[in-house]
Amino acid sequence: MGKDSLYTQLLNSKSNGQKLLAILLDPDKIDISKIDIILNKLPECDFLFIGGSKVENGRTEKLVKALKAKSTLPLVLFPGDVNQITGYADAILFLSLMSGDNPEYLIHQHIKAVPKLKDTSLEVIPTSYILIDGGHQSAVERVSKTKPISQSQVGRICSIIHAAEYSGKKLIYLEAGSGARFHVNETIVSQARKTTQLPIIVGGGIKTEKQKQSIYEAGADVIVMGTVFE
Ligand code: 1GP
Repeated sequence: MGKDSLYTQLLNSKSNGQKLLAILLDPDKIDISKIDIILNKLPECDFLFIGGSKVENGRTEKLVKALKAKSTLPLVLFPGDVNQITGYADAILFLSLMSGDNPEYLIHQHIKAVPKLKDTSLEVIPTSYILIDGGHQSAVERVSKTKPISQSQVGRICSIIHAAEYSGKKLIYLEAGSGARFHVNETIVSQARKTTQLPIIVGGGIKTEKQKQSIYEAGADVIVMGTVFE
């Protein structure tokens, strides 16, 4: 029997109430020659997310190949742009930046990705990516030239989630931006949870076990942590 797809694993974990942790590795910040040490130091987690807002061409593939050789964890691309696509990973979050109004990150990068994706067996997971204010200008805001949504606009965030679901997205990613001063708050996460049955990922500025637990309790299925392990 074949292995379940990553998305099926996400759905199964969600229905079993099992909370998941993804660690984000930014190819520009990782010294590939130290990959063994890095992997040994990482806490137990369920996936590795690989990506950054801007990454030097070719670095993502080098990192993914090095990780594949040393780790059995599922490798999920979390790309800032089309240059970060490599068929050596297992899956890709096909991100639409739905909080913003820049067509480049709503559809144009996606069209540019097609020739690359056609030659891979990557599992493509349509993901609604929602940038929420984390207290300072994030790399996503700078690169995408879109504004984050204020944490007080809970109704708007829930409308985007509804629109994402109507549009066929399979995953919701609530993002405060890497290194955020404050993470997406629990009120937003719990309202998001009431809005949709889709799996919800929350990332950006989550640093402590206590924060992690309260975000899980509010309804997140997956938490992403990066900066705290750098
Ligand atoms: C950023 O959500 C991720 O895209 C993780 O954020 O680096 O702040 O943990 P941190």
